[in-house]
Amino acid sequence: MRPARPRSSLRDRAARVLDANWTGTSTVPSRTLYPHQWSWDSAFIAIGLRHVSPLRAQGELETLLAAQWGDGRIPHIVFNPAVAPDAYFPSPDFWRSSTAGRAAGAPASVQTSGIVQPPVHALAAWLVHRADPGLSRSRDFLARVYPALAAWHRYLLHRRDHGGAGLVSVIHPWEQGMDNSPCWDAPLRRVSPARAFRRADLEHGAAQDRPTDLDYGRYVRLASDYRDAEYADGSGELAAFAVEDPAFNALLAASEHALARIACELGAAGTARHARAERLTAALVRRLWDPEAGMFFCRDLRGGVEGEAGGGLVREYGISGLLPLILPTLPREVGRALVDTACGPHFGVGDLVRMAPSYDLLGPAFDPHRYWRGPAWFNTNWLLEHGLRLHGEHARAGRLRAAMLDVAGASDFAEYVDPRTGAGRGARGFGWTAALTLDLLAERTSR
Ligand code: 9WN
Repeated sequence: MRPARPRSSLRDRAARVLDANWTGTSTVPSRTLYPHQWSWDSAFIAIGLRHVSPLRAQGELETLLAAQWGDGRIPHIVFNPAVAPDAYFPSPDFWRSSTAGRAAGAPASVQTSGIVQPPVHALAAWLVHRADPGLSRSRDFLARVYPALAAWHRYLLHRRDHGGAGLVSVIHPWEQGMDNSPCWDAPLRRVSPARAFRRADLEHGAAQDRPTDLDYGRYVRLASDYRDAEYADGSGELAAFAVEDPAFNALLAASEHALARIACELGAAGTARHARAERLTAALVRRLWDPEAGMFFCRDLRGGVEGEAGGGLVREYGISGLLPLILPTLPREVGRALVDTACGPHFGVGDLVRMAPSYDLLGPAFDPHRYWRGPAWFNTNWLLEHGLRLHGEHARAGRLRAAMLDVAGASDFAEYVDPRTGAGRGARGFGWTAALTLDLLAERTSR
């Protein structure tokens, strides 16, 4: 009898997912559902990939930055020309970046979308550098990415502050990355859905796990209107969908801190950047914090009382509202209240769930299977784990980490999971699930 083959370690399995999703220049989130390069996916993927190949992790970010637009925006998708046009919707001929985006400086050599995703990139670049500083210095990695990252932050801070209060607004749910979160239901109700389009996602994903056709109609309408306006920002008129989101802005502040460290490493001063990150943190608390709820909420700039400036808070408990926990200068009482909310009945961390749900367990719209309306995702839980640690909650963070590793392996690196049972949903062999597994495994040495 032959001896049984040893079972591969979780690390080897996760590394194999990243190998299988590697195209030669970047990593796809999923070979089936998302066969191109996505912006915030690549940042999370680079954070994990650095433990396997710091060189590939640097390349991942460099490929994305090569598709940056002249105005500084980093597009949310960089299309792979070798993939069939109908493999993903909306495809390059929907976005028409090189023509409709010409005035905004879209590159001619590569096709991209025209919207953005959360700014995790400077944070990723700093962590990738730290994984192998010798290699990074020998390739001038930081010196080459720094100007692009600075231009990216400049674009967000100067062209996207539609509320005029020092926070960035997203103008499409895909920009925030938690596409069909119930937080968007009210602002999206004002958008009249497009009718003529053909979805590709249902060929690979179960309809009950994905956004509805009505959601898609609204996504398409918002994106095509923006394209038809040549992706211009700040025309003076507020976009149909304009929302200040806690996670997006917290990630920008965290990335601004990272950019400050990168500047210091390059011999420049980082003080102004740290100060900007602190201003962002203060604006988050001023604009989006609700002390009674112990939660950050989104601000719908077109919502609120008719005729009043500033919009209104959307009082839905989405996981986005917990993620400012990643900020080092969050006021102590805010951090403490957020930990209580994370571990209380709305999110049930450490008690009712294995991993934090994307949306309120008590919310009327909660659905444990449908995309961002309840399932747990690995990137948001990775950020929460980091935030808990930062606020001294090591035991809770440790338990969350153990659950994530367990669920990632058992679900074959699922895109998202049922928060209570950990059963996998959506794509398997998902890029950031595998990458962040690698990062959690390396935690003791990398943080
Ligand atoms: C639209 C790639 C992306 C993630 C998003 C996730 C999903 C796309 C889609 O997949 O969005 O960008 O087609 O549903 O919601 O967070 O970046 O993994």
